[in-house]
Amino acid sequence: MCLFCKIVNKEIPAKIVYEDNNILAFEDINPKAPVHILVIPKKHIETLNDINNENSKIIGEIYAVIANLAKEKGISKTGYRVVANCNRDAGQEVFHIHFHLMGGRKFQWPAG
Ligand code: DGP
Repeated sequence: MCLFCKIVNKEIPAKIVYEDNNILAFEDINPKAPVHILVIPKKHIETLNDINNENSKIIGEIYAVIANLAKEKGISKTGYRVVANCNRDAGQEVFHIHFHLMGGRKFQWPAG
C-alpha cells in the first residue's frame, strides 16, 4: 500500500486539516511555505496522467476543498499556489496524486 493510502487508512499519523468521504487534506511533513497542505483523493490515483472522464469529478471537488482551506488559513486574499507534480521531471516523490496548497509568503515565477 502506498504512503498516502496508509495516511488515508490512519496507519501513519498526519496532521489532518480536512476530511470527507472522498478527500483528505493534511499538513506537508516538510513544509516549503508557512501554509503547506497536501490535498488528496482517498482513492488511489497514481499521477495526473491517470485522470480520465471516469474519475475527473474528484479534481473539481479537491479544488473546492482547496478554496475553503485557503479562506480558513487566511491566504485567499493575499494569494497562494497550488502545485501538482507529475512524474520524474516535475519531482513527484509520492505516487498517489496530491495537490500542494502553499501560501503565507511570496512565490517566484516561473516556478523552479
Ligand atoms: P511530491 O514531490 O509532489 O511527490 O511531494 C510529496 C510531498 O509529500 C512532499 O512535499 C513531502 C510530503 N510527504 C512525504 N512523506 C510524507 C509523510 O509521511 N507525511 C506527510 N504529512 N507528508 C509527507
